[in-house]
Amino acid sequence: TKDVCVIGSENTGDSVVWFPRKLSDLDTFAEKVMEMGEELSSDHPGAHDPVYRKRRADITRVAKTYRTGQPIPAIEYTAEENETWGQVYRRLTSMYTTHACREHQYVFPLLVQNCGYSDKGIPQIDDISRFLKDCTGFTLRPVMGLLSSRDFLNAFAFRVFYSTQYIRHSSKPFYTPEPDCCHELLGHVPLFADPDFADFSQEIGLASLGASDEDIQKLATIFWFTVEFGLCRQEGEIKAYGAGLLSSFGELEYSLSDKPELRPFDPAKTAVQKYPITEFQPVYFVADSFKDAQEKVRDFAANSMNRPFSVRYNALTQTIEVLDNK
Ligand code: NLE
Ligand code: FE2
Repeated sequence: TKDVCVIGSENTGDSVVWFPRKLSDLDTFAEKVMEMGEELSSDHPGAHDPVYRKRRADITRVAKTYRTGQPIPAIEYTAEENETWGQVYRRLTSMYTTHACREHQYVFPLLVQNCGYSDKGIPQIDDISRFLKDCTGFTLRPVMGLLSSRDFLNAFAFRVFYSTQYIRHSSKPFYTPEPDCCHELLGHVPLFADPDFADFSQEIGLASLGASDEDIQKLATIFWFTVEFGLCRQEGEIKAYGAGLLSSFGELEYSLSDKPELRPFDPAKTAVQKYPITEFQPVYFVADSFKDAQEKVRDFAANSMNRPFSVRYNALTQTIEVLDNK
């Protein structure tokens, strides 16, 4: 049988990596970014644009000082930023009816009604976070840039999603290799309002708590091929639900063409598939449903991961309970 342990490090021993047990523990990740928003690699389309770099630095400052429970400060976007957003928004929304999964299509008009989604300007993540909270308990937190896979995945155990607030460079609206507000707000947000998808993504987060580095790598790969680049079968047709597809009109088109290779989603196989991060994916995995994908990930976590305990989320206290595997 499984016993609920008292929360504290003495029960897990030295061999288990630290992981967040309560919501405010996520504050410790705020400044641990791998790539700072302000230091762009030399091949980034904004690297040689001083105005763009200054803007990124200003916007990421919000994320650096943000703490659990605070409202997320609004960003006053410039005309150029809103213009880039509008371009991406119009192009993508014209494709969603044919390319996006049904859940995304169902939620999108609700974001227009409740959160100010339109082609006129970038909506504010505080409004969106409140809306998601009412739908599925998901909330957003601002983030400076890329977190480690472990930190990023751990937050999903609490139904928390780290969201960037800056936008891609205006010279390349159709595709970017890094997350930006188009990616977060058009790609990710609609799915987090869906109960089954919310359950599915939390399942990956729970599996990541205290996992070995090797297992984190596998879970991050599963995340990549589902939440980021997943396809699904709905009424006999292939549709996109991955945020990296739903935020890139270049790759969205490509993913449903006959060019890429499609394979059925199977955590054990998906977890070890190699992938590029700066170009369109050569391989996609197709899920039958979010419920089915969730069950598969849960089985994978229970049977293929080597973790001496399991965990459960207490939504009332917003804490993680640790269950001994005895
Ligand atoms: N390629 C995506 C886009 O252009 O929106 C971003 C992917 C981030 C993982
Ligand atoms: Fe993403």
